[in-house]
Amino acid sequence: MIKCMHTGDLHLGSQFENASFDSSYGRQRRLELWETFERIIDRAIENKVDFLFIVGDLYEEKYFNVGDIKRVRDILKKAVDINIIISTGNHDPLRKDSLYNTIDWPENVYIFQSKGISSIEFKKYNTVIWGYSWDKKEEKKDIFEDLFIEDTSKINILAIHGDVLNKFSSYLPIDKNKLKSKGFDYIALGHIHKPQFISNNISYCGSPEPLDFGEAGVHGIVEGTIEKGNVCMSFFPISKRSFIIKEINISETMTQKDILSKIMNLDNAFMRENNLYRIFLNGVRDRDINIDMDDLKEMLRNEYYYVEIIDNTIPDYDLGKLLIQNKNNIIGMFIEEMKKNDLENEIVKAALYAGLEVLLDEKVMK
Ligand SMILES: [Mn+2]
Repeated sequence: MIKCMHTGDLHLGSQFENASFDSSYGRQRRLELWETFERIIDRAIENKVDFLFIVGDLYEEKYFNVGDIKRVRDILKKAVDINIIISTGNHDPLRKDSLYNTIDWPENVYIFQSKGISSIEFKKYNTVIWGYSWDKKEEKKDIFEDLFIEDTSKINILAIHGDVLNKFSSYLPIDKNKLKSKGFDYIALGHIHKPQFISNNISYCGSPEPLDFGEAGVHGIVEGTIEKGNVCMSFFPISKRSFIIKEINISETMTQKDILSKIMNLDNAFMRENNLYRIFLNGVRDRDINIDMDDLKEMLRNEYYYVEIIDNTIPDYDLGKLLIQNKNNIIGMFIEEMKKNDLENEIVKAALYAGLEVLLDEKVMK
C-alpha cells in the first residue's frame, strides 16, 4: 500500500489579469497561492506520504523568474522523504529553455520528459508512475496510442495534464473509455480547475486555491492510499479562501436599509471576512430607491473581505401614471393587455415589469 497526495493547477505567480478584483487583491492572492502551496507540502510531510503528484500548471510561465523557481525548489526540498512527481501543463510547458531546466532539482523530484508518455519504476514500492510533460501551449495529438502497461502485478499510476471532459479540446483531449481500458490503478489528472472524481480511480484534484468567480465552491487536494485492487483516494479542502456567488431576492416593500441588512446577513461574519463574494440582487424594488453601488460598497467595506454587487432589480412602476402618459402607444397597450391577467400573481407581475423595462428603455433611446 502506498500513501499518495495529488495536486496541480497551482498557477503560482498568477497576475489575475482577467479577475474582476483589482490589483491589491491580486497581489494578496498571489501571496496566498504560495502560502497554500507550502501548506500542501507541509501536510504531505506531516502525513508521511510516499508520493506527491503535481499534475501541471504548477506556475505561470509568463510571470515566473529564476528566483521563483528556486523558491519552488526550496519548498519542495523540505520533503526529503517524499517522491515528488511532476508532469507539466500548458502554463508551465517543459522546453529546453524552461525555468524547470535552469536549476538542479533534489534527487527525490522527478520531472517527466516531454517526448511521449514515459514511466519511472519505484521498486521499493512495487510501483510504476507514468507521466508526460507538455512542451507547448496546445496539444491535440493522441499520446496514448502506443501505451501498454507491461507489468500489471505492480501498482501503475498515471499523472497527467489533459482534458477527459471534451474530446474536441485543444488541451490534450483524452478518451475516457480508452484511458480506463489501459489498466491504470489510479489516474491523477490536472487541467480542469473544478475538483471532481471521474470514477473511483480517476480524478481531477482541481486548483487548490481558486483563481476567480468561475471557480466558486470548495477547492483542495486529493489524497489517500492506493494498493492493488483497492484505491482510497478522496478530496480534502485546503484553500484559504473561496469564491462565493449568491442571489438575493428584493421586493418593492423593502427599504434601502432592508436591502443592506439582507446583504449583511447573507453569511456569518467569519465567512464574510474570509471569502470573496459576488451577490446578485434580483426582483422588483421600490421605484424611488436608487441602489448606489459606490455607497453600498462603502457601507459593506468592513463587513466583507471582498464583495461585488450586481443589481438586476427592476423598479416597480406607477401603472396609473404610465397609462395616462402612454395612452396611444405600445406601452399603454401592453399595460392594458397585462392588466387583464392577475397582477397580484408574482409571475405575471414580473413579466409586466420586465416588459415595461424593455419598452421604456426603447422609448428613451428614441
Ligand atoms: Mn490550470
